[in-house]
Amino acid sequence: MKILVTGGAGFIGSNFIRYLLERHPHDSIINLDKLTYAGNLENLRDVESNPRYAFIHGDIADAKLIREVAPGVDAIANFAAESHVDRSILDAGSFIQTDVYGTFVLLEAVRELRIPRMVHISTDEVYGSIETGAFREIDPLNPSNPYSASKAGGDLMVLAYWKTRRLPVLITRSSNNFGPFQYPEKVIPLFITNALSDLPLPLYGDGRNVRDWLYVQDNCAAIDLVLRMGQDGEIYNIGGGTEVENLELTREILALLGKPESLIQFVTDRPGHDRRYALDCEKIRALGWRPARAFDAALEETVRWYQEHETWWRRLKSGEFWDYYRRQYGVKGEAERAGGLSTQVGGQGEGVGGTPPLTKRP
Ligand code: NAD
Ligand code: TDX
Repeated sequence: MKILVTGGAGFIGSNFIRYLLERHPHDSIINLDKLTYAGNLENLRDVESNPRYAFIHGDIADAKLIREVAPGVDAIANFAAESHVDRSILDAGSFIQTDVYGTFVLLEAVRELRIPRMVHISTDEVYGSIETGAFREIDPLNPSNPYSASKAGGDLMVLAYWKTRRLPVLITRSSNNFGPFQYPEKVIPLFITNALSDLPLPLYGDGRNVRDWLYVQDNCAAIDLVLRMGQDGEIYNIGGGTEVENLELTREILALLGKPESLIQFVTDRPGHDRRYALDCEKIRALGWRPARAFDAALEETVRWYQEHETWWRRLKSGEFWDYYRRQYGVKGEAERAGGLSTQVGGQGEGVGGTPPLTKRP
């Protein structure tokens, strides 16, 4: 297959490209990525000279470019998105532009160019929070924040093109991914890298929110299966089946690094913070998929990866990252600290509502 992967310079997309090149020796890949703050060609250094791989710098919302790039591809796998909840609360515009409008542009290309298949990568967040039980693919959407609302918009557009035009489109909705090459704003890489720098770990609210963790390689295997074996017009949930409270996760990370729990700093909660995500994955299981990696072993491997790739994440945790960090958490970052200024975590950033700082819990 010749596959157009959009957003392939990000976390999951780069892991997916490497997965395809390794597993499918006859496939070729075009990676189209806008290289936002989250796009990083370093993630694909080891494959960039592969003759079956090509990179194009571009925007999925650029209809003219998509019409030039997409003719002749057998499939599109759309990973391109603004993907961070906290950033969407600070500023939602780019989320609507990429996650909704960009998806529409790709759908129009599938229609006009008669592309045989498009897999749209979505998220469990579109269902909203669930106190007990697990969401099925037929459940209604109830997103809580501008990121998940934009992703829900993209999903509904994909489904509308299936319903009205029978376009060969499919959706995957996965739970929280973790693993190598994840931008250090998401909780696992943020907490690992902060701990490695002896910086506080800002835990939102009471730390009891639950996420279902999925190792990125397992998600890649599931998406690949859906790409080849899924049915047009269908949605596939992909969950790791490992529910962990954030506080427990944080303690595990600190234990793996041999760092003290005094680094945990409880801060004002994220607005609209979903309490728990959980997915019913019977449908993808019926295609023969199971997560292959146990959570604890995969977390340990991930922690080791960040320990061994300090240059990779230190380059990202600079400049724009600290501008965002200051806005989000109302704190000074490592750069300032290195420059002799004080560091204080208090949850005073815009992203946490500008409320007074929370002190550490007793
Ligand atoms: P990421 O933020 O690491 O990467 C996103 C990539 O998309 C970046 O390379 C960025 O440059 C690119 N991009 C952004 N806007 C673009 C545009 N307009 N045109 C072209 N490229 C653009 O995100 P990720 O964590 O790898 O997530 C990938 C996909 O998976 C997203 O659609 C996300 O919603 C979904 N998802 C992520 C998770 C998770 O836990 N990370 C879970 C479920 C679903
Ligand atoms: O500083 C933090 N402190 C904290 O307590 C951050 C960044 C997060 N958290 C909490 C919030 C969540 O309960 O950790 C949990 C995970 O947070 P994120 O890593 O921001 O992920 P989440 O909001 O759950 O969304 C993720 O999973 C679904 C991805 O970012 C999305 O792209 C995906 O769709």
